[in-house]
Amino acid sequence: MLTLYGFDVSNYFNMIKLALAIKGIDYKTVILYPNQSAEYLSKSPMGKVPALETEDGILTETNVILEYLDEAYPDKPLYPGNTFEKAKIRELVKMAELYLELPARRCHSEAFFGQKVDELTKKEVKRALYKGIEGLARCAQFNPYLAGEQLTAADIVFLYSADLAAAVAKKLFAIDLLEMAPGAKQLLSQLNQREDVIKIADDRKLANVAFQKYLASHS
Ligand SMILES: N[C@@H](CCC(=O)N[C@@H](CS)C(=O)NCC(=O)O)C(=O)O
Repeated sequence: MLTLYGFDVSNYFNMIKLALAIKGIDYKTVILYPNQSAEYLSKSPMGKVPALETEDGILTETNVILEYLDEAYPDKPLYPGNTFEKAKIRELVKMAELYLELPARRCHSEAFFGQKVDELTKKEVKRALYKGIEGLARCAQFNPYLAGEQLTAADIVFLYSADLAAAVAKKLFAIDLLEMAPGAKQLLSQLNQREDVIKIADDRKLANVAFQKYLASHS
C-alpha cells in the first residue's frame, strides 16, 4: 500500500491527498513535519513534504507524484491522454507553482506566522503575484476548470496555491488577487464544495492546532 509522508496543514501534502481521494486510492499516512534528520533525508532528499512511498521506492516533488499516480492508477485521469493537451496541463501546474505558490510562500511568515518580512521582499512578491495571476488568467480557461470541462491536476495545484497566494495578497497588499483572473473565484468556490475538499479542509483545521504548538516550541 502507498504511504504518504507529511502533515495535514501542508498545501502540497493536500494536493496529493486530493488526487488520492479523487482516484479512490487506498493509502496510509506517516504524519511528520519537514525536517533535516538523516532518517527523513534518506526518504525525501530536501527534507520536504510530501513524499510518497510506493512498492518501487520513494517519490518526492508534488507534480512528479501527481503524474506518477495518474500513470500508475489510470482510473479517473487527472491528465488528458493527448500528448499536447497533457503538456498544457503540466504548463498550468508549473505556472501555478512557480508564479503563485512560490512567490506567496516568501511572505508566509508575515501573513500567517506573525514574523516581519522585509520591504524589498514584499515589493518583489507583490509584483510577482500580479504577473503570476495575470499570466494564469491568459492561459487558463475557467470553463469551469482551468483547462476546460474536466478537472485535472492543474485544478488541484491551483486550489492549494491560489488560496494561500490570495490570502498573502489580501493581508499584506490589500489586493484581491483572484479578481484578476475572471472565473477563478467561481472555480475555487465550486471545488471547495466537494466532499473530498471539505474533508481535507477539516483535517487541516484539526492539524493546525498541533502545528501551531510545534511552531511555538521551535521558535
Ligand atoms: N517543490 C516541493 C515543495 C514542497 C514544500 O515546499 N513543502 C513544504 C511544506 S508545505 C515543506 O516541506 N517545507 C519545508 C522546507 O522547505 O524545507 C513539492 O512540489 O513537493
